[in-house]
Amino acid sequence: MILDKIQSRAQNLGLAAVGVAPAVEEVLARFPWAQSVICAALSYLPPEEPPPDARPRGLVARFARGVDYHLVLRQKLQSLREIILGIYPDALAEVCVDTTRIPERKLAVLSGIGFRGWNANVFVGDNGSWVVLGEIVTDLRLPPNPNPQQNKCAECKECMKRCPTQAIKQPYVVDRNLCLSDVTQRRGVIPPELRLKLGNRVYGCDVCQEVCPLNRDVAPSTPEFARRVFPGAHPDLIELMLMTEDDFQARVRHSSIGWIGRSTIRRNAAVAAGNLESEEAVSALEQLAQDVDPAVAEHATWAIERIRQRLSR
Ligand code: B12
Ligand code: SF4
Ligand code: SF4
Repeated sequence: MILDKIQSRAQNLGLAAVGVAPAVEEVLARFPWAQSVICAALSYLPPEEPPPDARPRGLVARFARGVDYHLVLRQKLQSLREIILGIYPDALAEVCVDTTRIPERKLAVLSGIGFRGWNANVFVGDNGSWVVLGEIVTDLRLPPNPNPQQNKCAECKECMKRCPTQAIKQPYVVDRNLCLSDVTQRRGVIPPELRLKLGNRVYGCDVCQEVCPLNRDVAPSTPEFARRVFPGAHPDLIELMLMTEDDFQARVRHSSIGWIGRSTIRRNAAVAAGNLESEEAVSALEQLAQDVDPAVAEHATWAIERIRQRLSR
């Protein structure tokens, strides 16, 4: 049967799980011909690595430390798609990873591959929530999973208590405006109270996953994410700030963070250097304070002020 073939190829490809969800309303809005959604999860947890030296360094969330997960997962899903088209050459089958407007977490839960934790993330077997999600939307009528998994949070609430901005207002609901992951990704001016909460984060935030007891003892399992790709786990903030457009273009190929653009990365690096109160970073910050991008210049000026205040203490 086609699902057995897909399951066995998925295992060979190193996918953590595969299941079938019905084509819900949001999927039909985008793909009116859809009947079923094949949902897949891929573990992205990279091996832990400490900062290599004492230079001022940023912190990158685990999903963005290595090669762009969109590329890796898309390729694996394309390979599953080939199985479908090999058996049903006329079938419609569209691969989606992250950027299509379909509710990937909801679909993953409906497909039975995992359950949603109170930190809003989907947990998949031994991989905890360190998985990314992707789908094949198809017009084939496949039997959907009849047994959704139960949530295992019990009375824990650790993620809600430890979120630096209290963004998890109630189980499963994240206030996007307060979420530091979003703060590092959106353009423009960061409100000063959120700048302070960012610490040295330059892309994404992992706190609500790091503190989760269900994520303890998870081991890295996808070899593609063991290889270091820009920006890595702890990028040098001075290098990030002084990166020219050419440097940027040369580095961001295959990286997850390129899409936020050079200005946003340099803005985040400036805030991180300010929060680290790094005297070593002042000269780079002074250059940024003259930047043509007003947001970059303003955050650099803020960071310099913060460092000067510390020096005068
Ligand atoms: C926008 C977005 C964000 C925003 C907003 C996140 C949010 N919580 O809403 C920001 C930038 C903050 C963000 C952060 C992160 N994100 Co994000 N994000 C997305 C994106 C593109 C859309 C999500 C969305 O529409 N959110 C809006 C809310 C209202 O929808 P929702 O949370 O999905 O769920 C609602 C409904 O779907 C419904 N629902 C949910 N589950 C179920 C189940 C059933 C059975 C039913 C009936 C209904 C239902 O109720 C919910 C509340 O209304 C998805 C990809 C995608 N296309 O889905 C990735 C995605 C959710 N993100 C992902 C990741 C990895 C992250 C981060 C961990 C990255 C990081 N380390 O910084 C953080 C985690 C923050 C957190 N605790 O949620 C992964 C999640 C993987 C996983 N294991 O769950 C996804 C799926 C991308 C991917 N392809 O892997 N993200
Ligand atoms: S990603 Fe960070 S800021 Fe966002 S909800 Fe989780 S802990 Fe809070
Ligand atoms: S930290 Fe606790 S409440 Fe939050 S997702 Fe993990 S188990 Fe659930």
